[in-house]
Amino acid sequence: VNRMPLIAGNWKMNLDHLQTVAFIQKLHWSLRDGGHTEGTVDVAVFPPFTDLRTAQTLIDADKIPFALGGQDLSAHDSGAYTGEVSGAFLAKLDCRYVIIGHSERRQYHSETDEVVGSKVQAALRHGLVPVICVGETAEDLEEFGASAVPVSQLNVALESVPADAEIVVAYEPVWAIGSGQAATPDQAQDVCAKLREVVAAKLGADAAARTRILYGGSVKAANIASFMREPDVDGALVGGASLVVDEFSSIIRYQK
Ligand code: G2H
Repeated sequence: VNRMPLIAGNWKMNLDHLQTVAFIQKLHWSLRDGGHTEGTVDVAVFPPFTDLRTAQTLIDADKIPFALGGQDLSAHDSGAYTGEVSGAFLAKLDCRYVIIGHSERRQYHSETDEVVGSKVQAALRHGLVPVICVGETAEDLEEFGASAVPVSQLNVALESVPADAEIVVAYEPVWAIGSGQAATPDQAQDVCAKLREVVAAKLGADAAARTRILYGGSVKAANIASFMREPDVDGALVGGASLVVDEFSSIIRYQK
């Protein structure tokens, strides 16, 4: 099966709506000038919620081939949930994806595997593709090895997900996030292969063959190709390096 690679930029709490417009424009030009061939890789950016409207307007007006996504969503569709953002609103802003269960949400906002599972359901209700993040902490790694925690997190997240749903899985070892210390391609491949087995067990072989599994954690231009060479790594969720135009542009133009 040929899975279209996905390079996703998680901007976290960086870039306001004006900076977002400038960034998207510069990235688009950089790819064009760099000889990037459209249609060889899916590109998605995940700006803060407050930037989505201006990003959508620009992408639409200039026919820029980037997909948009939210960094989180509410498990609820509407109602008295002060400060929350509904998947319905993201869908109306032409978001295609939404990140769910990023380790920073799990860590700073006490998101449990069950909360992540209910957010996955919310995303699917609104036609969004959930980018389900899983990964082990340094302590987990020491105690259980690399794959046990991400495998169990994904098992819970995929509870009640229909076999034909489009999902993306992102394996992000917590110790590799923002640390400059990426996993080795071997480690990433090993865990991504085990996550694909979880998708197969939960959603069936077709879904496993079709589902894109990303690696995330200190991805940069200098290491992207080594991850993309691995058979079960279908792309990257990029944080820090997605905030630098030339760097992110080089990542998107990686050579296998
Ligand atoms: C992991 C990743 C993006 P960074 O959080 O999701 O961030 O590339 O900065 O490690």
